[in-house]
Amino acid sequence: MAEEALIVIDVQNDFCPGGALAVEDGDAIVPVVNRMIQAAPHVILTQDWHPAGHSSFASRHAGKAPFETVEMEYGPQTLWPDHCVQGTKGAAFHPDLDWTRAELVVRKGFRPAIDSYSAFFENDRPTPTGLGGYLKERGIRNLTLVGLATDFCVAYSALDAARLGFSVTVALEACRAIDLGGSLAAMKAEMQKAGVVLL
Ligand code: VGL
Ligand code: ZN
Repeated sequence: MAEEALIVIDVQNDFCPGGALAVEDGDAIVPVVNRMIQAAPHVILTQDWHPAGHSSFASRHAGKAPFETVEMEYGPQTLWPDHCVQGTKGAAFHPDLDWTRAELVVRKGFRPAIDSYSAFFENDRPTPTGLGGYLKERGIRNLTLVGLATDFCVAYSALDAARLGFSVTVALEACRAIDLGGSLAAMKAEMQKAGVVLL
């Protein structure tokens, strides 16, 4: 039987209330995620991990504000407040996240010129994080995704995982969304179209 893993996406201080890119109610998922971690056969975490001055930060683009869009070499990119800077408290996991059982932490977004929502591929699309190969090599084929934010890092990860041939479930009670201009409804529809099970 194929192995299963729980993938916990970006449960970091900056995505929780009080953080630089706070997702409404983001910290409310922590107890739910902790219960799922205890029940999961394998646990993998992702951590948004940007160098200071990352190209996805609005502060790097003269005249641009957070949540506006710019054209990067690889296509349109939403700009964000400075967040999840490597080594800062904002980039650390939420203090109550029970990450002890995690077998792997995948860091992403560390290339200065490329953002990475997905746990599998950076926003330029060809650049892989290595997670797909890691899971395949370990015989893990069934994935449950939880975390922050539903309509960005969770959704992009789910879509890439489905495209790579994994069976993917997103447990929505353990996710919270940014919901930028209808992005939550749009990404839910895309996930469903791609065969992702939304629980
Ligand atoms: C995320 C925007 C920028 C996320 C990360 O974790 O959903 N969103 N960086
Ligand atoms: Zn980020």
